[in-house]
Amino acid sequence: MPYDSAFLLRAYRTMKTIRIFEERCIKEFEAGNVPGFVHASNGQESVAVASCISLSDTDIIGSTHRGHGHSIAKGCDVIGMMKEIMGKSTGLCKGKGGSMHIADFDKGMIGANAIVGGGQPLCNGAALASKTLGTKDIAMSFGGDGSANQGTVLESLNFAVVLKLPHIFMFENNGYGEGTGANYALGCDSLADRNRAFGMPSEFVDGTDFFATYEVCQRAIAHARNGDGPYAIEAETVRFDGHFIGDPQLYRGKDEIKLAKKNRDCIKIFRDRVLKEGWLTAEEMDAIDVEVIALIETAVKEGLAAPNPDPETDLMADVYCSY
Ligand SMILES: Cc1ncc(C[n+]2csc(CCOP(=O)(O)OP(=O)(O)O)c2C)c(N)n1
Ligand SMILES: [Mg+2]
Repeated sequence: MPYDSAFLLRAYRTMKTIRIFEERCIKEFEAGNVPGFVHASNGQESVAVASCISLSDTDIIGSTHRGHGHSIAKGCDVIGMMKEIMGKSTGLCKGKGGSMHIADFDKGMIGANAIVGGGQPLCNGAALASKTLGTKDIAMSFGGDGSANQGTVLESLNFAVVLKLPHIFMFENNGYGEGTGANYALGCDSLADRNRAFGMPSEFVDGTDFFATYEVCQRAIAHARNGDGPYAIEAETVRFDGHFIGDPQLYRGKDEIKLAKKNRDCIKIFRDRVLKEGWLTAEEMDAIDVEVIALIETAVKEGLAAPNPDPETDLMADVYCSY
């Protein structure tokens, strides 16, 4: 078997944790327990997990406004994340970041980012630091199809090539930037081809296929770690929910989501493959489902019970950095 069972079980557990986490976030948001906006990443779990599963804590990722999955895949504590999303003082960022600003430097997660195209330049910085210090750590930025058209991103792609930075640009093409189709907004037939024109290796992959995405990421990680410079990946994926929770999604086809859930569910595709190959049993995965559901239940309970930040003591704390 080409993958050992510990690896497969970890991949399944992490994807399932993201799925259940996102589904509960949607419920808790609808119940009024989550302030601000939430952009759920369910449907896209395989890209996050295939990208992060072999990174170490000192490798850096930079995420997007749709960052819960990337954070979980990079090892952020899900209970701390749920508290953060609920704005609680014991959250991962003391309740000051919320859904769109989750960060955990100890896990190499330098931040979700509300600025579309904000993560790529930051990851260039992380990659430059690694190269300068000779640490061999790599940086991986996540960005959507929409971000690919931002000036900051185009500049970052060029800059990474010029300085030969260990930076993997992971573009999750979920077909939409808010309500605008990627096939309209991308002025080219292939994002992977366009990225290659910057002078770096660039690949397209079906992001709903965990294994294909993992293999592409392995090539990219080896290339970057070896000092050969940046790498770009376009992973085609599916967003199961709206751009944000509450999005009426009038721009989507009648049966589009139903069909995507039936045919392009990355967790279902993973399960079918490992069962067909005889790599894992249904019982092993079902047992993980039970554990994950219990973990997320605990996260919600603890999140609801956690204290809000105190305006007297917390409002002005951590606003400025002291040197
Ligand atoms: C610089 C900037 N421009 C516009 C926005 C508003 N905005 C938020 S998300 C988004 C769409 C991003 O699409 P994509 O990069 O494909 O990511 P997805 O939402 O599909 O994950 C836009 C335009 C923003 N947050 N930042
Ligand atoms: Mg998109």
